[in-house]
Amino acid sequence: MTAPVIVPATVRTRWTDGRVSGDGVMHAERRLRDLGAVFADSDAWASGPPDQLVYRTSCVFPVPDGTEAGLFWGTTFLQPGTVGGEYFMTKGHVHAKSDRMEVYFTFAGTGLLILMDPKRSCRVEEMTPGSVHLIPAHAAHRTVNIGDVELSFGACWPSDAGYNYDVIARTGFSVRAMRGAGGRPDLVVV
Ligand code: M6P
Ligand code: ZN
Repeated sequence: MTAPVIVPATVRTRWTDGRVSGDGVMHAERRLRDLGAVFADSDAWASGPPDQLVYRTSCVFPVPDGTEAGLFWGTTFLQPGTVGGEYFMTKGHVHAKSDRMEVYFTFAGTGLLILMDPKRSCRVEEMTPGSVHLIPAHAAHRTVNIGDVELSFGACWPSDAGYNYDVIARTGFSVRAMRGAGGRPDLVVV
C-alpha cells in the first residue's frame, strides 16, 4: 500500500472567537424583526430597529438534513444588547427528534444557557470561555448574552435532530434573563 499524503483540513475554527472558515460553511442570521415572539416586552421589540442583528451562525452540514448517525456543527455569534431590559437571546428550540443531545462550548464572551425539561423546570448554566455544556435529551435550549461583547459558542448536534420551535412559540421558557442592578442578570420566573 502506498503511503497516504498529508492534506490540510478543509475547515478551520479560530479558537479565540469561534470564526469558521473553509469549505461548505453556511452562514445565517437572525435580526430583531425575526424574533417577534421571543422578547417579553412586545412594545419595546416593536420600537427597536428591525434590522438590528441579534445573532448569526456559521455552520457545516456535511450530510443531508435528517441523516441518521451524521453530525452538524458550527458557531453562533450572539450580539450584546437588550429589549425592554431583557438580554438578547436565541429563539431556542427542542429537537424535533427530542431525544437527540447536543454539546455547546464557549469561545468568547459571557452568557447563559437555559435548559428546560418537559416539566418546564429550568437549569441555567453560566457560559464563559472554555465552558462546555451538554444539552440532555428532551431539553429545550436557549442562549443569552449577558455581557457587553459578542458571545460566541460552538455547537455539535446529530444531523437527524431537527428543530421544533413550536413548543417555545406556544408557551415560552419558564425563566427570563433581565438586566438587573449593576448589570448583573436577574432570573425572572414566568
Ligand atoms: C446553535 C445550535 C444550532 C441553532 C443555533 C441558534 O448553533 O443549537 O442548531 O440553530 O444555536 O439557535 P436557534 O435555532 O434556537 O435560533
Ligand atoms: Zn439544538
